[in-house]
Amino acid sequence: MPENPAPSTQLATRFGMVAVVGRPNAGKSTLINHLIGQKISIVSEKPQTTRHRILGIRTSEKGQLVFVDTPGIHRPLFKLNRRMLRTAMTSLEDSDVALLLVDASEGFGRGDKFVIEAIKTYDRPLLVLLNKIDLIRKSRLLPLMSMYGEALPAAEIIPLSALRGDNASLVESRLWELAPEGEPMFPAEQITDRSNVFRAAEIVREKILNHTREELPWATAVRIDQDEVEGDLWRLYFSILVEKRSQRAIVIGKGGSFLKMVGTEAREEIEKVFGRKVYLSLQVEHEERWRDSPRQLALLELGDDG
Ligand SMILES: Nc1nc2c(ncn2[C@@H]2O[C@H](COP(=O)(O)OP(=O)(O)O)[C@@H](O)[C@H]2O)c(=O)[nH]1
Ligand SMILES: [Mg+2]
Repeated sequence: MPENPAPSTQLATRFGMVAVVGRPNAGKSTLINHLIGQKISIVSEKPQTTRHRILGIRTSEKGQLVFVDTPGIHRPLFKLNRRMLRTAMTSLEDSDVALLLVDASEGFGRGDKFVIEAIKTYDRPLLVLLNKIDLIRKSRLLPLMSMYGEALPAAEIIPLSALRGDNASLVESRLWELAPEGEPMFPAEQITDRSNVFRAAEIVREKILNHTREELPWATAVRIDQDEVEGDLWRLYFSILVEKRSQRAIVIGKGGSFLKMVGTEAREEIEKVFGRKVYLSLQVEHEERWRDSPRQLALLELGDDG
């Protein structure tokens, strides 16, 4: 037995930037919301729901993990989409660990090949998360596991249900092990880098996505025009951007019914998330090709930094 007292059991804290990447709709935002325990990033069944780089911050006695939610990796068609892809690739460069989310309930295709090629040169720890296992049988999961194992030999492969939380704590504990030693970057109580008004505008966009079909979701954005606090009341003035006159008509609805429904749902959720009374004003604005307009992209905080 050594004479000296046992070395301090105090472990050095860890700090890890975790890039969360994958095809649109793989479940990236769902996983981050689950790990943080709050809606940081909106979720819908529409691909390309996440447009910005959004941080989800998890602090525990072990240290701090910063999850970087990214727009999905896919071949870009619009200027908006090119920026979204660049956002995803930049967060990989800046990360200590990466999570590649794969929708295991979908057949393997060209889009998945594109993602594998994009992440092949990643030289830090990589976890491939085969997500949505609640939807599939083991017999379909096993071939997918060995395929990803062959394509990305350095990666660790973990089946997951981000929705139900199956294996989410396993993922988290692997991340604590893989994160380098370091000091936290954010205060312990901070859970995201996005402002409350940004999150409120995103909740409006989520409600629109939930109630529209086909091309409309891609053609829609929510712009923050004004927000102010007046006593107990949080006043929010947003504009919904659409590309065509016909889309404007859809978003307004018969006698304003669509806008009213979206507004009510969004206001109720914003009040719940932030615990304060909200007045929400929604305008609809139509601008041809806003997705290619640098001015609108800047107003939407979709500039070069994502
Ligand atoms: N059944 C099931 N659905 C999931 C799971 N994870 C995500 N989803 C759904 O998949 C859709 C896309 O999820 P989202 O997190 O927005 O994907 P993202 O585009 O990668 O951020 C949403 O409808 C989610 O509810 C899962 O583990 N199981
Ligand atoms: Mg997302």
